[in-house]
Amino acid sequence: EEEQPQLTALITGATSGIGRATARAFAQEGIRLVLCGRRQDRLENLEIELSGLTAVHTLQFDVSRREEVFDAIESLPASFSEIDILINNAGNAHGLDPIQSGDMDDWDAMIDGNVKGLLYVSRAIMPQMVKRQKGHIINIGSIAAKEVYLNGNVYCASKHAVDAITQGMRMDMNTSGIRVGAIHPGLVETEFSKVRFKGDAEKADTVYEGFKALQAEDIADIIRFVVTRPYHVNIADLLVFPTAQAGSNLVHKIN
Ligand code: NDP
Ligand code: 8X3
Repeated sequence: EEEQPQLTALITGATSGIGRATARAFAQEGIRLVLCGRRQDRLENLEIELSGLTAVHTLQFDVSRREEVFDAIESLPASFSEIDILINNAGNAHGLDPIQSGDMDDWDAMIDGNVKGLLYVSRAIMPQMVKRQKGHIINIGSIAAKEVYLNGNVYCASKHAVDAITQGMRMDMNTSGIRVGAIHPGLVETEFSKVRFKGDAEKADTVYEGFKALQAEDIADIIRFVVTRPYHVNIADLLVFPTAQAGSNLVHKIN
């Protein structure tokens, strides 16, 4: 059998939830990893956990800080500087409030992180993909990219932007042979709601009560499938719900 060249993936938001599960799944595939996040201790622990399986490099930066993003990506050693797979996963919801009384710091955090952060990281990496006429970008959207729900206003707007940016990336890099797609999960049990509700674990837990939510590993499995398709196959847009969910506002709960 012909030996496949080793791929390198950069994952943002690798310190928790979907990103961390994806790092673990990729490590099992022997994909070389650049793991990113703000929490340095978690990056270190993950590097220790996975470096027996594959080569790992960590980058600590805030995606919403333009200079930090470019400094970090420019600091990559030569052996990690050609990124084949970019997983734009970093992001969070901040608050769940009516728009007329929304906290503008929450709005800034969502627009700066989920939208501008994704753009900055992509802007730092896309040129070398285009130059090599090869690369795969997966943006993590959400059902919130497709539907708006009560009090979801700005979070949903930020994810609708991710959907539009994904389509724009696919078009603009179409002649460069770059694969671009988005994965849009429904309810996944991660630290997402803990962040949304500012550390209120009890409130966060109620989001996933009464039904079987998706787990971070479920999404990681799908991402692993998407990146291991033959290069001419691009999974452009994928919506995944827990079976109990049929829409943003439609979850079948059993008490
Ligand atoms: P988690 O809160 O568990 O993970 C979020 C990750 O993003 C963390 O690793 C965090 O790392 C990183 N992150 C957040 N903000 C920044 C920032 N400004 N700079 C750098 N890293 C950042 O949530 P999920 O795993 O659920 O979320 C991952 C993605 O999936 C997000 O884009 C989210 O919107 C999306 N999603 C989640 C769903 C869900 O129900 N859970 C459903 C649909 C989509 P650190 O704090 O260390 O920086
Ligand atoms: C996260 C899922 O339903 O809270 O994007 O928007 S939801």
